[in-house]
Amino acid sequence: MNSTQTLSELTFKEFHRDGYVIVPELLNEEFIKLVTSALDNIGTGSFSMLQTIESKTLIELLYYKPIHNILDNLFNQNPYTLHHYTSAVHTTQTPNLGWHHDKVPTFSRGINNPLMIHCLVYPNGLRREIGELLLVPKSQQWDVDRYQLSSLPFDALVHKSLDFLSPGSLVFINSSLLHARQSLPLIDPTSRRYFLDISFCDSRFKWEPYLESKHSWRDLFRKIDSSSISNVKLNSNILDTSTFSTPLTNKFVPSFLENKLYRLLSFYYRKILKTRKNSKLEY
Ligand SMILES: O=C(O)CCC(=O)C(=O)O
Repeated sequence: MNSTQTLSELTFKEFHRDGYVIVPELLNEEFIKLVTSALDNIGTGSFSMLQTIESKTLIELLYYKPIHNILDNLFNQNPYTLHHYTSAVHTTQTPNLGWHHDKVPTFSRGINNPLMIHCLVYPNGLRREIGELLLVPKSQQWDVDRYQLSSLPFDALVHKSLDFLSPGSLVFINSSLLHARQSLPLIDPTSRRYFLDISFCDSRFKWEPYLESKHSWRDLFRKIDSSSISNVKLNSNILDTSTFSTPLTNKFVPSFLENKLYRLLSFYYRKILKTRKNSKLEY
């Protein structure tokens, strides 16, 4: 067994045990510069998926091979597809963001907890200011709704605080993992906290698509697909629309109606069928 195999096995075990894994310095120096300058070109604050994918460099990040090498491993070589992609440049102390998880409903019956992964990308790292990331190890197995615990104080849950990360670091989290952002004072007024949030789901299952945008998820996927960089097609098919297709929804239904149908389906699967997500997993 060579050292690469050992590293990927460790990463896999850690991720499936704790619900997250930190990979320092995954982006190289040259790419960090391109990504931060692409974000600077958008402005400051939080950027929608449409704003994010308008940048060629940020689409390149979506297809960045070292990220997909890790995802292939974490998804255990199963196929996965993009769910959504947003970004931000924080220039002042961020507000707190309470405990939550980001897993969207699955429209697959009898399947225990299919995997969705969020890649939290910190191009210039974290430097003990503006905001830190809090994670509750192993909470990916808790049976809680996304914002059910959001009013709990940060201290109420035993957690890991990530206030320092080297540039180019990523935190891969199981999207069911409870996490939060704790506000930290701005120390150097010229500091910037760059952040990108890319999520993927196991495309062997049916999922609720990205509905938190005023743009249709189908149009957003089309836009990425038509950009020149995606011709490189480094990864198999991260734009697999069939992952989100159901008998009720299709491209001929107007998007406002389609989104309502998805919400109805989600209600049915989450509240009526109550697919459970707290099964024990051992590796
Ligand atoms: O800003 C961060 O570090 C994390 C934000 C977060 O919790 C999220 O996007 O779900």
